[in-house]
Amino acid sequence: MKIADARVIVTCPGRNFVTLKIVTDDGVTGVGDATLAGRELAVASYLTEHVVPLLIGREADRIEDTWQYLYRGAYWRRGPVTMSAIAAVDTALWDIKGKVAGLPVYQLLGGRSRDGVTVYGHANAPTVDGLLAELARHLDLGYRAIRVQCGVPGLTDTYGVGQDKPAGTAVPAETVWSSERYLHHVPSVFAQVRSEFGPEVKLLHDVHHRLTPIEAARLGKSLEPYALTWLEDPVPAELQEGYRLIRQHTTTPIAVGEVFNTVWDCQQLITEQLIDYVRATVVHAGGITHLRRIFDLAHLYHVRSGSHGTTTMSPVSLAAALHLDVSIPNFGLQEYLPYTEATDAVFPHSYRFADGCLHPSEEPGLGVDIDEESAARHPYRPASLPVNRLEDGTLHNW
Ligand code: GCO
Ligand code: MG
Repeated sequence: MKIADARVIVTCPGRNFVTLKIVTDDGVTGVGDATLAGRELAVASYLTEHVVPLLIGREADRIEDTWQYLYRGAYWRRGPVTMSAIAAVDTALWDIKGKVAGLPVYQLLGGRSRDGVTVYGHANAPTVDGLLAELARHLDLGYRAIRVQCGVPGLTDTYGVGQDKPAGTAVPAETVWSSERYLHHVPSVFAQVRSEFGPEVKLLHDVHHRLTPIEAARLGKSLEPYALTWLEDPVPAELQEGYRLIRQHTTTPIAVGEVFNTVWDCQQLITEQLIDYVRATVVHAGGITHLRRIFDLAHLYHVRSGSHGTTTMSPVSLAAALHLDVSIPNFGLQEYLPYTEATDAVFPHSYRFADGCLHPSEEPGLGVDIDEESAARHPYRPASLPVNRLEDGTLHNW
């Protein structure tokens, strides 16, 4: 069974998504997500110009060999563009293997380790009152784990609060940040949330790379009474040893990894037990094949998975993540935000949400597809992620 065709489909049903569709000479199709928010066309071009020509004529069942061929064969290793492109090929080949075997992909990964995949949703609001209402709404919907983001007095736009806005502008929007104002406000938000909703609901919070290690240590310490499930991306993680300082000061669990592309981005974080959850994703970390390697290493060091799953990646990624989540021994949580109706129409899928969990498809393969006619009705629109400045104008981390 050889690869006969591979094409890249770019569509914008609210946000831009890049999808690779592989077709075998038997007519079996597989899909993989290659979406890198704000840099979508770089991956589309990497695939079209450099990868697709190499795929035609290759054996479709040689997933590992194809992974190694694209990774080693590029010579230039790692990086988000390369690894998202490899991820798309890898995911599509797992989809094909499942369809040929007549099994959902999680069965090929060893079968179920749990009944369902516990997901966390996002409660975001500019004010604490609005936030409490959002939390109540999520609890009514059945969520048992909720990420909490609230506006900060004195800042006009805080990360996460206007988060579910579609797409973005071609030139990045600019937001303003003050770590002092933020650090002063956040503990009081969690105090009110715990006093309103009690100890049971799992609470998470995303710092979005904005603090220094000692500031993050202070935040983690001040949040200890509210028993967070995790504090996410407290500082940028290029300097992995930076997390040691945070670790020395607080027992608040740490989650990191949505921008990681390979195991080498988190090898020290994992082996020195500096984190509790690794949040790498199928789409940005080399597909099912490589992400499973990261999770296996993590398992040896008591680190659990917590895959990134916002609507900046497509339902193809989410479908693939669920097959891994349900099968690995060290699953922690999966992020989940429902897509718009237009996105669901472009990507018909059969995973489903019930009682705070997502359930992977039982169909052969991943159980997700792309409706190419519907995709064609939503042409690409340039959209960048925002940038962020300190109050004196210094460029900071968004
Ligand atoms: C999260 C992330 C996202 C990112 C976005 C970037 O934890 O959900 O931080 O919100 O900001 O996916 O494209
Ligand atoms: Mg995040």
